[in-house]
Amino acid sequence: MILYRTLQGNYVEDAGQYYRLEEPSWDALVTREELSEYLDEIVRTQQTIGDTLPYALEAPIGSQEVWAAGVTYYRSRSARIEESKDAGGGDFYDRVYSADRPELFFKATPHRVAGPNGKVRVRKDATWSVPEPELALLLNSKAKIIGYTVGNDMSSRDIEGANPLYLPQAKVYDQSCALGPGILIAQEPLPSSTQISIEILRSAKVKFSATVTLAEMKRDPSTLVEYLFRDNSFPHGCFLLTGTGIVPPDTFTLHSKDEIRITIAPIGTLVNEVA
Ligand code: DO4
Ligand code: MG
Repeated sequence: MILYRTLQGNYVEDAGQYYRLEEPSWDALVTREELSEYLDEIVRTQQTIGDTLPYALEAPIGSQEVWAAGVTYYRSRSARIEESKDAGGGDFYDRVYSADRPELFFKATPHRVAGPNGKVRVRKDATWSVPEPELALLLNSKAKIIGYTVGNDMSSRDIEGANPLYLPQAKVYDQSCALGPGILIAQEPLPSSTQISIEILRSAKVKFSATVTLAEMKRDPSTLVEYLFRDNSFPHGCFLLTGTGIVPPDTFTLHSKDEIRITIAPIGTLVNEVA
């Protein structure tokens, strides 16, 4: 089942059919006890509105904060060691890759998040910017993973590489994050064979594409969640991006009007244009 948010209300899709949810508040919906049982009941008892959703999708977020994990894949570790070696920061990335404590950082408030088909941005003062395609977890206030969506952790590699202490500036700015298209409601972890794919199109031609599987993630999502909730409370739940396993070659930087397409098959494709 996939949960969608639109300006005309919230919907659930099951077996290709869409159902309208009475609950207008996204926060109330995602913090609901037994969300998946509630959705099952809707699908069993309500009339479908058909096999298409006639409304534009919004980012599947209400008041939730977005947090992110870093250096959870070997490719991220290596790319960051390389980008920060002149600044003497490389050793930190190797150490955090192997440490018990993961890297967790604050990523975005809801107004910084672009939804499906919305625009993401590169920082005005950055010269080297990339998307980071990541599996995003939706957690309720009790630290339970209630679902999964596609996330884009837009990053300014020149700023991050100049000094690791610039990480918040490299990561947190207006429209630095995208989420969507909907929330896959799942009780079980996604299989390790799940693929995360990205395509970046420039003038309708594929400029970069790559795929990674969750099997390459070094950390278990549940460990990331446990660290995040150790001394933080999230009354409306929160999102946690789980890190990128895909980094384009160093010669690549995003341009205005590039189209970023990130697919995680059971969830869907998140499409965003660079402003
Ligand atoms: O350490 C910097 C950020 C890492 C990150 O965002 C990632 O690995 O996805
Ligand atoms: Mg990232």
